[in-house]
Amino acid sequence: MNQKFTKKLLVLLALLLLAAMPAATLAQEMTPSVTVEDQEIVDGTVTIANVVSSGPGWLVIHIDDNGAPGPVIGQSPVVDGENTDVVVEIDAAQATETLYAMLHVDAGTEGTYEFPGDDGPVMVDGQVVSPSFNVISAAMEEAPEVEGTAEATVEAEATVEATAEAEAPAEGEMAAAAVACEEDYSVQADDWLSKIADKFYADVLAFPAIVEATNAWASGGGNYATIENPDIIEPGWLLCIPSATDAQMLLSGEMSAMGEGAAMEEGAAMEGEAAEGEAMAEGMNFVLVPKNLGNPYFDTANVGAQEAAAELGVTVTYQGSATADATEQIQLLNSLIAQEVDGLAISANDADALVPTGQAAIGAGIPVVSWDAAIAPGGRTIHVNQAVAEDIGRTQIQIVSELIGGEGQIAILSATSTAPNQNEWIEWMKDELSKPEYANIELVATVYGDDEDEKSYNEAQGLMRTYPELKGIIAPTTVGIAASARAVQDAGKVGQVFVTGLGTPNQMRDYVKSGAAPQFALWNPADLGYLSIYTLYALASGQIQGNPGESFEAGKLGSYTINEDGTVLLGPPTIFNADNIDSFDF
Ligand code: RAM
Repeated sequence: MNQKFTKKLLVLLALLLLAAMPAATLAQEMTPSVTVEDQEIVDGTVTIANVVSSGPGWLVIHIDDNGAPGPVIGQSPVVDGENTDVVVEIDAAQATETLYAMLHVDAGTEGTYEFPGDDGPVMVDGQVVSPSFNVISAAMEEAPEVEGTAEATVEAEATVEATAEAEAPAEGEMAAAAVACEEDYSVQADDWLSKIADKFYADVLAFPAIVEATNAWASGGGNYATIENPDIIEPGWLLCIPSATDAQMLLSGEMSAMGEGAAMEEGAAMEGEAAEGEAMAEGMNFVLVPKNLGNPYFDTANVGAQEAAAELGVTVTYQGSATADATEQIQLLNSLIAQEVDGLAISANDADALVPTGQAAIGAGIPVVSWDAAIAPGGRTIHVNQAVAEDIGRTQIQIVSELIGGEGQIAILSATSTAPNQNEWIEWMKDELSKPEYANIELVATVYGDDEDEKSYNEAQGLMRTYPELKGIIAPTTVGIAASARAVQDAGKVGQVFVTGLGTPNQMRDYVKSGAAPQFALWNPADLGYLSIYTLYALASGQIQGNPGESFEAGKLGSYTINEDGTVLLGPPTIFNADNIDSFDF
């Protein structure tokens, strides 16, 4: 055999080997994806054009719940690699016009769909793989027509497009708008609907009235804009602003913006747009989950959450584990997912351990925000951050340095060793401490009181025993700081050991006055709870999807925008000392 021939043979062999390689091996390197087209439901099935799965998985069909995946109505197994034309049997009677085709793993018993459980949704770049598509079922097409109107059929389909079509005047006649426009308003560059509602009605939640009135006039042939998505309005659009009384009546359903005949058929489609998200979010049952129960900080957050709930017309229940423990918290969350609650706001006991649970909730159509202590991205859609972590960490060192005269031993008494918020703050404390101006301050220990009063008290005593020269304790936890200050006082070391950190004014008042903890910081936990519920509501009602740059209104706190890192920031903390502590009551 000459050399040339041998080479050719080798290349041929290599090609043959490649061709013989199982598709799965190649597919494993492909990014999981789902491709699906709009279609008719045929014999109770939908067909998903292409599914790429990494390992065995499930293609799961969710109905639409307020612009997000809701309950599951069918699933079909998919194999590792590429799957084409995956037929999924669904409960067609439950189908909404928009469905979601979501890719899940098959991680438990292979071939058995275990969700909630092992078979959670597949995440790519922190997002579930879940394209939406529109379907038309025979039932939808055959829905009884409302007398002689073009709108009726469309309404039965209840689609996003339905609004535009439903509002088209019936043949040969104009649908008359029944509501008067007290004012015409031209949309400005940085406007959004709730801001306009706030301007005219001092009520950010009144914007659906503007949408309804404007769309009614647009369909009547007026010069007004047609608002298909209340999140999207363009500068220059003309809006109809009804009087405050009319707006109230529109919101309460006592009046329809359309003239009588058209109004009946149009109603559902109207709500199907702007008002639908809000209306559906009303009456929802959210759960505010603290790290643990029995902590005044979280109790105060719940006070704010309840205030937001009352304003928004939703229910917020406050449920937590007895201890600040991730495993206990996950158990609780699994049970809340099984109960199909409408939204979760979680202060996490562990950033990473909670990710699969957060994903399971999101996969089940339950919006998730974390607050106070973040779940890592992927396990929540938004994190509501109390203050900039870097500022919190650096401020703690600055305060302790001032209290101990810039030199001596200090220790940190934290919450749990897995607490995401405290750990991040501690990193910044260490960074600040590495600056030359703190060269004479020595961090001798970091201990954990687990956000339990007794354990924190014992740890503080232990620090003072082990380090008799100790001059400062930083406790970046409301439980730890109060317990440390008490321990310093009980040990008769006021003036010798200074405590600072993060505490609630009511728990710290006496220690500020006694000198055990002359200065500390905190934000208002009630505001944090309030903002968390407004954020969850904006997500659950479809006002926002959780993307950076999106804005929403949070009642008395005003407008918030989602930052690049998927967080919403409450604002700077307050520093408390003898001069101001009596002005605060929480
Ligand atoms: C405790 C909790 C909470 C933290 C505050 C400062 O109450 O650990 O997560 O934010 O302290």
